[in-house]
Amino acid sequence: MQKILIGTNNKGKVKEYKFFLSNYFDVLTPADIGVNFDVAETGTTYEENSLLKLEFLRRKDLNMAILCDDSGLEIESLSGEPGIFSARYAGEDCSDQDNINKVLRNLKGKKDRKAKFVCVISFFWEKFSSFPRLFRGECHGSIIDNQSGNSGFGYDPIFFYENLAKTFANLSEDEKNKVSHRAIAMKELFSNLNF
Ligand code: ITT
Repeated sequence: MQKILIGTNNKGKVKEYKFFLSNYFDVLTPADIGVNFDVAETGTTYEENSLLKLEFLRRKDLNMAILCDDSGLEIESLSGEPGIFSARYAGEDCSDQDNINKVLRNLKGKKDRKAKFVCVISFFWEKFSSFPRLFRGECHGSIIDNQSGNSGFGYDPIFFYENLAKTFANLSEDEKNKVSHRAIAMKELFSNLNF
């Protein structure tokens, strides 16, 4: 089977990419191949940060497909915060729960709860294209005060997805991976790969 390296240290992302890709690729993480994946996310967009991660791994000449993901939550009444800073919204070594608490604190008293998740995948595979490709997915929902559910990761317990009337953390793996920002970006990638 062809190998694909998923450039991330986020276990939640790894689980989702294994779901999407395991039928087609042997899915590896930097830890699996002894690579210390430590990239300064100095870009100002998801696209830039996703490519910074990809270029870090491309420089290692690994001779396999590489996929990186930069993603985040954008809340309308917080002017798009936390956005590209989603992972460390509440500080450098913060937990998912710290980030959720900060969002809910900042939203106190605000009526407009509209939000969206954004995912930008960068992908490089010599067999597919001689240059990196980008694929973006967005998923709309709203932020609820009473967090609910244990599935997924990150902000999933407070992201309410109206179409299924559940938070992302109350969706099954199958359900989230059909509708999420990541699923939409993956569909774009798959249709370009002719999978
Ligand atoms: P890598 O850079 O190693 O991939 P990271 O977690 O730092 O890991 P990002 O910089 O892309 O990745 O930050 C994405 C953050 O956005 C992530 O840590 C979550 O807090 C949030 N996020 C992204 N996708 C999410 C999802 O599907 N569900 C919940 N939260 C999500």
